[in-house]
Amino acid sequence: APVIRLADYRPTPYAIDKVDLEFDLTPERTLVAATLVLSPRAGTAGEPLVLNGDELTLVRIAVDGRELREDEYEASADRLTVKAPPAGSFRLEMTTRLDPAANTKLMGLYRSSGTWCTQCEAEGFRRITYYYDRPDVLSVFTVKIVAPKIEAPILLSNGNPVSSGDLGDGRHFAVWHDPWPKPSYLFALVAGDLDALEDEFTTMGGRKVKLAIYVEKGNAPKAVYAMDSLKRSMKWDEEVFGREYDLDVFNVVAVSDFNMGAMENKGLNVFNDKYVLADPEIATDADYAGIEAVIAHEYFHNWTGDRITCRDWFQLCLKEGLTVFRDQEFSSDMRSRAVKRISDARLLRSQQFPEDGGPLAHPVRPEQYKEINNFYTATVYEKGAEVIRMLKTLIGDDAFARGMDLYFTRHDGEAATIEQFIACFAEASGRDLEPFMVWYREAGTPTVTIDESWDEAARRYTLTLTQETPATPGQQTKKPRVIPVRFGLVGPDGKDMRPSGIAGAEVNGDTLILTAPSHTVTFEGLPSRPVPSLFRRFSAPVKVRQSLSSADLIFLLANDADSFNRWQAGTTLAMTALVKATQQVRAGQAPSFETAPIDALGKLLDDPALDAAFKALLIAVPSENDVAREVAENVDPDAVATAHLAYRRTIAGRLEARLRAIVEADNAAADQPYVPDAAGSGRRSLANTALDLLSITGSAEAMALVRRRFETAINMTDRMAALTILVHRGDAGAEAALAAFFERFGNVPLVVDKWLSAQASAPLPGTLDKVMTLTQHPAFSFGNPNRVRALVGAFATSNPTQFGRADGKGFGFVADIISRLDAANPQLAARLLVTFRSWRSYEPKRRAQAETALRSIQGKPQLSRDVADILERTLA
Ligand code: BAL
Ligand code: ZN
Repeated sequence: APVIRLADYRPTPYAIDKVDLEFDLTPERTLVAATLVLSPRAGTAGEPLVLNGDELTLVRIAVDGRELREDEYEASADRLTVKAPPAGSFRLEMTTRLDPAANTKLMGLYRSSGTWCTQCEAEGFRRITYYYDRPDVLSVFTVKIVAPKIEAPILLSNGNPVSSGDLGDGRHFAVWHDPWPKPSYLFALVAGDLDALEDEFTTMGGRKVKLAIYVEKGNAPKAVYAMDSLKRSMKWDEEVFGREYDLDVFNVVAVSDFNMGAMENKGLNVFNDKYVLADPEIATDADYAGIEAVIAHEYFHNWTGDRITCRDWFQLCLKEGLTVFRDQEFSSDMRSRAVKRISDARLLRSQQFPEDGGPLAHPVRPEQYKEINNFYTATVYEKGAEVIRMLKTLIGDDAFARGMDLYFTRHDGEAATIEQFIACFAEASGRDLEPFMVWYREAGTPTVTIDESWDEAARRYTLTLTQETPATPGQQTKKPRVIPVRFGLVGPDGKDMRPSGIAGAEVNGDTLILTAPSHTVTFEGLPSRPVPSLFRRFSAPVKVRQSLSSADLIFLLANDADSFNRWQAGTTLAMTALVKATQQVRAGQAPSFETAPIDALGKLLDDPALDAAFKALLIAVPSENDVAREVAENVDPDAVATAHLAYRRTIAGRLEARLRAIVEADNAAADQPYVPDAAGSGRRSLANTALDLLSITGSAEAMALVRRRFETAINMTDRMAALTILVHRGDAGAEAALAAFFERFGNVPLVVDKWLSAQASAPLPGTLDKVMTLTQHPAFSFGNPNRVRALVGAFATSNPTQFGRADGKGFGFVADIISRLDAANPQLAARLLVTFRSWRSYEPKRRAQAETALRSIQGKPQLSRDVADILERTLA
C-alpha cells in the first residue's frame, strides 16, 4: 500500500458546495442517489474530478442533468474520474448500489440487529457514494431516507428534521437538513425499529433542544444513566468551556455491532451499546463511569471535532487529544479528581507507554501512514490529551482559557491544523511554543533521571534533571522536550518547605519547566534536606528514574500533600519489590519482600480521612503486565506471575485482619441502595480489591467470603468481582458459579461479554482450551466485535501467562483468529494484532514462538491493508 505523507497535503481542486443524498433502503439492496454541487477552487477549472470510492457499484452518472457517455468518465470500485468537468460550478448526480447486509467490515452503511446504520470515520463514506472522502472538504448536507415502515419506523440523519411522510406503498420517508458544513466522516444515517428515551435540554442561550437516545426494543430504561450523563455534559461544556449546543435536536443511537466505542456524527452520535446501556443488574461501576465519559466525549466533539474539524488525518489528535482532555476534566469534576488522575496515568502507562516503546511507536501527530484506521491509538488519544494538559500547566489556566476561546472564534467552521491550534495559545500567553511542538512531532517516552544532593552547611538542595528520549522507528535522534515538573519539597513535618530562591530552570508557581537536556536546579535557604516530590499530578507523560530510599518513599506515601504522588510512592515501592522478586525467581531463589512498605499501606487503610476509592488504588498491586513492562527485556511471564503471586500472598498475610474488616464492613452495608457515583463505586472497589487479595491465600475462610459475595450480590459490580475471583483462583465452585451466571444473564450480550472475559483472563493452564471451546458457544459470534474483544482480546491482553505460554500455543491461537477475521473485519483483526506489539521483550524462546505466529499471518494471501500495515511494522 502507498505511504500517505503529511508533507504532500494539497487542497482538492473542487469544493463541494452542497450535497443532497437520497437513500432507498430495502433489505436486499440499497440505492443511494447523490447530487453534489461542485465548484473549482482558484485556478483549477476544468481539471479532472477524481473522487474516492470503496467497493462501490455505480448505476447512474450525470452532469448538469445530462447522463455521461462512457468515454467521459471512469468508474471502478474505488475511484470515480470525471475527465473534463464544466469550467464553472456544476451539478454531479450519481447513483450507487449497496448491499448493507453483506457489509461485515462495519464501515459505511451496514446492518446491526436489523437496523441500518453507518460508520464513516475515517474513510467509510466512500463505501456509500463517490466523494472527496477527506476531512477538509466541508459541505451542507440534506438527506432523504426512504424505507419500509414496519422494518424502519425510525429514520434519522444529521442536523434537524425537515419533513416526513407516508409513501402509501408500505414505505415512508424522512428528510433531514444539517445547516452546519461538515466533512463526510461526520455523516450518519440510522433506520430501524427502535425505542427512544426522550428528554429536553435548555441551553444557556435559552434554546430548547430535544434529546433522544434510541435503543433496541425494550431497552429504553437502560438508557437513563446515559441521558443523565448527556445533560450533565451539555451543562458542563457551557459552564467550563462556554460552548452551547447548536441544533434543535441531539440524537444518540446505540447499536450492538460497532468497531469503535462511539462516533460523534453531527447531531446523531452512534454508539456501541456498551457505552449506553446500564442498570445495576447488568452494569458495573466501571461500565457506568465509561458511559459517562464516552457520552461526554462524543458530545464534546460537537465543538472540538465537528464545528472545528481536522484539515487532514495527520491532525487527528487536534480533535481526539483535545476531546479526551475535555472528557477527563468532566469526569474529574463529576467524581474525584485525584482518583481520575491516577486512573488516567495508569491507562497511559499500560496502553501508551508500550506503544511508544515498541515497533508501532508514532508521534502524537504522525507524518505518514498507510492505513489511517491504525492511528486511532493511545498515542493520539491519551498522550494527545497529556500534551494538552502540559500546555495548560505551562501557560497557566487563564492563558489556556483565552487560547481555547481564541481557537473557537478563529477556526469555527474550519478544518484546522495543530500549528493553528497551538498558535492560539502562543498568542494568548505570549510564549514561544515552537519548542513545545516536539511533543507533537517526535515519538517515544522521555526518561527523566533525577540526581540530588544536599549541602547542609549552605542549606542548599540541588536536583539534577536529565532527559533522554530513546530512538523510535524512523526517528533516530531526539530533541529535548519542554517538560513541566510540578514539584514540592517535603519537610520533616510533612509540609512543603519554601526555598528562599530557586535557580537553574524556569519556575512557574509550583512548576519547573525543563527545556534543556539537563538542568541543575538549586533551592536555597532550606532548614533541612527535603524529600523531593516531583511530577505531582503526573505533570508530564514521562518515565522517571530516581533512586529514592524506601524510607523516603514510605514518607511520601504517608505525607505528600499531592495525592497522586502518595499513590505513586506506593506504586514505586510495590514495583521495586515485584521486579526484584521476579529476578529472584528467575535466579531460582525464593522471592523475599520488605515488610515496612506493606505496614505503611496498612496504616493508610486505617486512616479515616482517606476516601475508599483512593485506598483501593493504594492497595491495588501493579499488574503482571505492568511488571513485565518494567522488566522490559527477556521477560518470562511465568516468573513474573510467580513473583506477583508471592507478593500478593505477603500483602494478604500481613494485612489480613484489615482486609477482612473492609470486606465485612461492606457486607454490612449491603442493603444500601446501589448508586454508581464516586462514593459508592469507591466503597465497592475497596471491598472487592480487599477480597481479591484475601482470596490469594486460598484459605477456606477467604473463599467462603467470595462465594457469599457472589451469591448475595445485588449489583453487577460485586457479582462480577466475586465471579472473577472464583474463576481465576480455579475454585471448586467456579464452574457452578459460571453456569448460574449464564443461566441468569445469557440473554444479555453485554453481560455475556463479562462472562467470556472472566474465563479468558483466568491464569490457568486449561484456559486456552476453554477459550477455544467458547468460540463455538452459541452466545459467541465472530461477527460481533464486542464478543471477539471480550473473549480473544481479553485472552491476549489480560492473560500474560496463557497468551504467553512457553509452547507458543497462545500466540498461535490468537494469530489464527486474526487470519480468520481479517477478510470479514480488517479493523477488528488489526486491533487484535496490536496485542503482539511487545513480542520482542520476551525471553528468546517465547520471542521465537511469537515470531512464528506473526509469520503465519504474514503467509496468508490477501491480507487487508489494516493487518498488513501493523504486521509489517511489528516485524520490522
Ligand atoms: N472519532 C471516533 C470516536 C471518538 O474518538 O470519538
Ligand atoms: Zn473522539
